[in-house]
Amino acid sequence: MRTQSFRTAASSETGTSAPLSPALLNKMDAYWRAANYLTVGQIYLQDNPLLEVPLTRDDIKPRLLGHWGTTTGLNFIYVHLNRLIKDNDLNMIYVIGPGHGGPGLVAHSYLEGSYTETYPDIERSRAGLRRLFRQFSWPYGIPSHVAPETPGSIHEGGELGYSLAHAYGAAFDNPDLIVACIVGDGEAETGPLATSWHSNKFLNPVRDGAVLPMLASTTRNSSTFSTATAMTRGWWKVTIPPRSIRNSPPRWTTLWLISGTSSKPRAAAASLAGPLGRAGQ
Ligand SMILES: Cc1ncc(C[n+]2csc(CCOP(=O)(O)OP(=O)(O)O)c2C)c(N)n1
Repeated sequence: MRTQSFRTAASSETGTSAPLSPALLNKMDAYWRAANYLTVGQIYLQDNPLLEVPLTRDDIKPRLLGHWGTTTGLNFIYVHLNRLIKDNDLNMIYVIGPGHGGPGLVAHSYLEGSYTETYPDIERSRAGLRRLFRQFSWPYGIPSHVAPETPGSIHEGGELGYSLAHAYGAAFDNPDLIVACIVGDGEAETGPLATSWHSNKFLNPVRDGAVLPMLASTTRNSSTFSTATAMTRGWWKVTIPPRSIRNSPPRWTTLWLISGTSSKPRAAAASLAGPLGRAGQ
């Protein structure tokens, strides 16, 4: 059934055969940029939230947390999964593992209105925006990872390694659910996450939902941390099992989505539906 719904997507506006319309792409691009602004604002700004006056050092937080490098990708995938959910009426949740990616998810919650519904003092105004920015990674504020106080959250961040385990936990006995799970390439080096790749051996396609893991590789060029992560040095080396365990491999097929340098990632957007369509086959 799930395969069918993705194939339906392939024949609709989101699919590989028909490119997305410029109007829809423009709207998604605007939403993505708004989410990115709200994210970078949470990480860096303690004042001047709309940049209405020239930026000064006093506007910048003295201590910075939150990973700007990882959040643009998280926000990008969030926007495109929402497109697939709307087009195909999917029952899908989003679990994120990468480091300090929390401000991205808080940004979406604020944009959608659920953040203000839960926390009325973080209203959708200049004053509310200032409070949203200041509270992030601030004494008595909110943490830099997704936490219980993030509306809709089921996955407590902080300690790396559990995103895929939580994703499978959500999918088991939940046959109509698709769990899109972003695994950080740093997180992927932890023992719990490395072991979680094998959870698909317990997944029953009739009784359980589907898990769609995506490995977010932000360190291909060694620029975020001191060196490239183990995953960026060769993901395929762990997906092809040695002969001795070939009868019980994790059975993951790798599909690559590589973002370019363009400010409007249209090529990447167009290519996302293709891998999803193939993943269902
Ligand atoms: C078990 C554990 N070890 C170390 C850390 C400290 N830490 C926080 S973020 C991070 C890097 C995470 O890398 P990645 O998952 O690729 O996320 P990204 O850098 O893309 O945000 C580390 C090592 C932690 N939070 N938990």
